Amino acid sequence: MDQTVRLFSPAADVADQFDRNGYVAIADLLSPEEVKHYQEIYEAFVSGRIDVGSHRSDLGAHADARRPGVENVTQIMWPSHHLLELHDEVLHRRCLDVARRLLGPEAAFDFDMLIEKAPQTDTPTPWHQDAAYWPDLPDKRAASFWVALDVATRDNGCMWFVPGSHLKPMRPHRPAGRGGGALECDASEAEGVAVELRPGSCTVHHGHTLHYSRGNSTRIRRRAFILNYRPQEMIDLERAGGFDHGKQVNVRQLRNVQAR
Ligand SMILES: O=C(O)CCC(=O)C(=O)O
Repeated sequence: MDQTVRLFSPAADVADQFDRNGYVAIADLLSPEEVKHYQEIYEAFVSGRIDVGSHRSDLGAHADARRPGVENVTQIMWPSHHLLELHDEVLHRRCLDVARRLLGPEAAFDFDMLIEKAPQTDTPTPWHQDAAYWPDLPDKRAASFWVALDVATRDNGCMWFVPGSHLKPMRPHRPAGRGGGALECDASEAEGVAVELRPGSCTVHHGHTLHYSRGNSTRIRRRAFILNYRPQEMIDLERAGGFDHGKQVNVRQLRNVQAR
């Protein structure tokens, strides 16, 4: 918990750490009341009250099912497409503001997602670099906000990062297992740093930073709201090439999806 910097500490601290390490942790991006508000929204998605169709899948489908009827790792793409007012709410506004400080004024919203590790689902997210999922873009700047809505510890699946990995060549990636769309590459906890967070705090990582999370072996939930930003020109290039992070054409439709 002590690795976090305050959002309103000198902006240079946040940007320096992001540039140097490829990630930075920011304390208390959301207040406790705001966390509660986003937990309620999260519940509407996870319970199925907001129907997201094939935007929901199991990011842990490559591993054996851990709890009958429960996804190993619940992934819901594009919450802001299903609930448009999210764009005007505090989380999206604050993340855009920080993204512009980190990447420059041309940074814009690219996509968002929810990833939950339910209690005792015990499925790690494999080591990977986000850019392995994306088209190769000429401007590599990208920032991904991973906002904790529960306490995030090593044992329920906080994020681990390999400092400085965004400055090195990308590692080769492969499908993580027999089923699902997750990718993996070779890396280990010995190279990495775990960032435990309290609810409302977040990490921000670069699109080339190696990261991973352990499975949730605890009795508490691990909910993350994830928002991605990059220069508007690169978003336009992605979309012109027909790539929209699964918004219209959901390439992950074939994943093994189990409703909870
Ligand atoms: O939540 C997780 O376990 C993984 C999240 C992730 O890979 C990401 O936000 O890029």
